[in-house]
Amino acid sequence: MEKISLTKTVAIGFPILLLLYFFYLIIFNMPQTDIIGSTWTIGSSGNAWAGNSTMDNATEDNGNHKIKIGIFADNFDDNNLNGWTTTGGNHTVSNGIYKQQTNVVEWITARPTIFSYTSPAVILAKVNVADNGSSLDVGLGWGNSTWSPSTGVFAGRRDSFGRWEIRTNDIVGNIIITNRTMNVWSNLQLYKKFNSYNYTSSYDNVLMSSSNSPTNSQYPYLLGSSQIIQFWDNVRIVPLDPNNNIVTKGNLTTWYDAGIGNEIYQIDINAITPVNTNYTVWYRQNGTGSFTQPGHVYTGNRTISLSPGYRNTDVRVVLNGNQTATPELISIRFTYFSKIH
Ligand SMILES: [Ca+2]
Ligand SMILES: [Ca+2]
Repeated sequence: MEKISLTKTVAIGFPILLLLYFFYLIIFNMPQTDIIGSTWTIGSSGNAWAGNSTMDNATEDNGNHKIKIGIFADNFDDNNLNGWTTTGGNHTVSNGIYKQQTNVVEWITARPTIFSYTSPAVILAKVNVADNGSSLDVGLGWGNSTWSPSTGVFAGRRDSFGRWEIRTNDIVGNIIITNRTMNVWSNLQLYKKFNSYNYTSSYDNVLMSSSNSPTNSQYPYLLGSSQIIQFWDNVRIVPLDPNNNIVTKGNLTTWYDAGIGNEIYQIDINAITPVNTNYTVWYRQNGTGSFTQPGHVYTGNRTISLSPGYRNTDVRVVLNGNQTATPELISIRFTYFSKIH
């Protein structure tokens, strides 16, 4: 048997050892994230929006807890009336729909419990009347913290007179007489403009206005009166711009500090974008300089790479909607890796 000489062993062994050493260098100098990235989520299946973000003309819906354009929203999808103050009759929520019912002659009201917004705004809502009242139904209003028709504005259908009305301080501002439509879902809007109130209902294509000067510090109301059953959904309060047009843009800003030696290199945006709506994304090192935009206009869910990445990162999502629709932001996920080994 031929013996392998020492020279030969070194000649073969050394390159192999060198190769192993290079592999060692490559593997142990790789960022750990190339193997595993850690994540932190805000929104659905993650941390709460409240306390972890700021919002401008954007709000967390009290029903499905997604972020929408506006200053108040509730689609009742979690089947409760948290966030509302109600009076009169019976108030129940099931299958994501809020039901107001009264069998007697009285006002039945619901308003956001905490509401300090004083500038012009519009109440948007969907309503369906199953049993018409003897007085007001399909009603929206703006009023004081305790509802009083004599100090507020309200509009809707006054069935005993067979007509639609808009009233300010209980004085009729406009009347439209049309045929009644029942048991269909309808879109309502009551604008509180700079110089007037305007009411629209898709029930009978009603459009009414009252020119009395609006007052500040009013609460938005969902109203009915006297022997009615009506259902509500998709309530949203949205500010108006100086031209009395509905604001179609809002944003949410959140942040995450990935900790010493870590770098956030990717965010995943989970969102619903109805037709003709979209969103943009901006980021920066936490509290430093201006925001930069890593991409363009997005719809649906998006994974966005951040380069450069930072340990502590601010992310801003700008929602672009229209007069009736808003994008819905479901969650934002930060992904980061460790730069230390
Ligand atoms: Ca709720
Ligand atoms: Ca609903």
